[in-house]
Parts: sequence; structure tokens; C-alpha cells
Amino acid sequence: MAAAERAIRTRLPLVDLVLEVRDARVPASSAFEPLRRRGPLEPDNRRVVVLSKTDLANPSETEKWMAYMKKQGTFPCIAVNSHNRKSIKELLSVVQSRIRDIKHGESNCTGTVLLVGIPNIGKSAIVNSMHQIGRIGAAEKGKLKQAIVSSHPGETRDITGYKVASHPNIYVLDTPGVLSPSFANDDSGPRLALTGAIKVSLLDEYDIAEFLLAVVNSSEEYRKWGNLNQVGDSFSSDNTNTFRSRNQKRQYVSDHNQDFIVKAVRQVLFETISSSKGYLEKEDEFRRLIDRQFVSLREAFKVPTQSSEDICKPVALKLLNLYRTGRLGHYTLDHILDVRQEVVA
Ligand SMILES: Nc1nc2c(ncn2[C@@H]2O[C@H](COP(=O)(O)OP(=O)(O)OP(=O)(O)O)[C@@H](O)[C@H]2O)c(=O)[nH]1
Ligand SMILES: [Mg+2]
Repeated sequence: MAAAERAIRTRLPLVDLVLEVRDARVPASSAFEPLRRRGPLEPDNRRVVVLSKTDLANPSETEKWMAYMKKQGTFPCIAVNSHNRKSIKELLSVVQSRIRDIKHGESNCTGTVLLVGIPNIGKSAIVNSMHQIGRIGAAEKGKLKQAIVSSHPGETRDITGYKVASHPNIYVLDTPGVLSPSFANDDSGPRLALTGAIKVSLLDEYDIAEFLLAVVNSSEEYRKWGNLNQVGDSFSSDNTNTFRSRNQKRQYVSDHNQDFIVKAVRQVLFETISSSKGYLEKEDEFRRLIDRQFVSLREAFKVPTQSSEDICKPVALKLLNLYRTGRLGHYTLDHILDVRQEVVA
């Protein structure tokens, strides 16, 4: 990571534009440290902040963050879902207009954009979508490249350029994710582990799942899961073994992402949180709730007790996986009120 950071730092002064990708769920904790240390909070027209994975964040919190960043006035900010064509087109148009400004409207030139951020934040997914959707010549379209996208942090190892526009020609350089070791000393650690920027093996998975349950238990998202058995609910045709209804694929007990497992998990969360609401101000009640949830979630995930002495690890990993794929709701973990200005900029 140190070599990657050096390579990025060397390129920073050479490119026309820097796209700093941050996770919309943690817009402050996921700030890119090498840019943060650059100095005073003056307007920076070479930098655009991209809030990624907006489909996983709380939409009203994302709006508040966008308004906050705009008010700061130091650099533009755009929210993106890399799986959404419209969203990528908006990003492309912001990048093109910035490059045209920087190149004073010249169309016969080349603009370079450095895409930076912490690991697993969606950089390669963004560059792939820009490369595929961007207006480049038909001959070049035939030679489309593909950056490796993976749910594990640290997948991109080298800096690679992708053409995303013509007139002017724009190349985006995808870079390896870089994370400052200082995350271990502040409270961003659990948030970054939960959102997937830090390898789970570096922190205790049980602690991260406990943090997730604390977030879920303190939010109102669980109320949506109060009518899971009503007719019309997408999860209604439940069966604990395998089942197949019309237009549905066969569902297997071993796959915790399957609908009936997700439904059982949501039901556990709904029931345990509803029965404890009103008592949760007391720390020991909150703790007891989480312990109870782990026991019930083991059943919901169908983790066999006899197969492992430690049931917490598989339950924790399955729970984290559901959160990361958005199946436990939409949570923004950084709140504007908690954030100091220098952290955002
Ligand atoms: N839900 C959702 N998932 C996304 C989005 N963008 C990327 N992902 C997922 O996030 C994971 C990481 O994506 P990458 O593009 O590999 O992330 P990266 O920043 O390049 O990661 P490194 O190369 O390790 O630094 C993958 O599982 C992607 O499918 C998004 O907008 N929404
Ligand atoms: Mg990558």
C-alpha cells in the first residue's frame, strides 16, 4: 500500500482532475488521507468528490451530505451508483465539463483524471461503467478493457488508464485503494470495516457485527419488516428447507442470501427490537438485546451448533454480508453533526 500511495502522490500534480471516491455511507470516515493532508481549505477546482454506492446509503442523509459539501464550497460533490447508467452519465458530464474548463474549451487535447480512494469503495466499478458508457470511437469500443471489480479490498494492484470520452479525449486512471493505518486509532475503524474497506480478518468480525446490530437497533428501519407475512409481501411463500414457487429459482438452506433466510433474519430483528423498544436507553439492556439477537440469528441463518464451537463467527460473517449487499436496509453511518470540518475537507 505504501508503494501505491507513493505512485499516486507522484501522479497527483501531473493530472488535470482528481476524482476522490468516498462511500456515501461514510462520507467523512472514507476521506482519502493523502488529499486530506494537502493543507488549507481553499476552493480546489482540480478535485471532485464522488459519493459512491448511494444505493446502499440512506437517501435523505446523502442529500444532507451533498448540501453540506456544497455549502463548504471547496470542491464539487456528486453522488453515484455505479450500477446505474443515468448516474454514471451525470458523472461523465461533470468530468467533461470540468476538463473543458481546465483546457479552456479546447477540444483537440487530452485530459487526465486520477481516480483515488480507500480500498473497496467502488473505484474500478466506476471506471468500468464510465469506459463502457462514455462516448468513444466505435473502433475503441471494440477494444473495451475491464478493470477487476471484487468484493474484497485490495483487488486493484496497478494504476491503469481507461478512455472515457473523445473531444477532448479523457483518460481516467484507476488506482489501488490506499488506507491510512490511523484508522485503527480513531472511531472510523468499525465503520470502515462494516462498509468493507478493511479486511474483516484485521478486526474481530463479532465486534463489527455487534456494531452493525447497534446501528440497526438504534434506527427505525426495522419497522418496515413488521408485515413480512402479509399477502403480497415478496417473501410470503416461506419454507424452511428448499422450495420453488412460480418464477422463482430453487432456494438452498446453505445460501444465507436467499430470500427465505433474509426474511427470517428480518423477522428476528423486527421481533427482538420491537419487544425491547423503550428499554434501550439502558446500556445493559442494549447489550442483552444484542446477545439475544445473536442466538436467534444463529437459528435464522441455520448455523448448526454442533459443527462449530464458535457460532458467533459464521453468524457475524453472514450478517455483515447481508448488510453489504443492502438487504438489511439503508444506513448512513457518518452524521454531519459529529464531523469536524477538517475531516470532511
Ligand atoms: N451496491 C453497490 N455496490 C457497488 C457499487 N460500486 C461498486 N460496488 C461493489 O463494491 C465492491 C468493490 O468494488 P471495486 O470497484 O472493486 O472497488 P475498488 O475501490 O476498485 O476496490 P480496490 O481495487 O480494492 O481498491 C464490488 O463488490 C462492487 O460490485 C455501487 O454503486 N453499489
Ligand atoms: Mg479497484
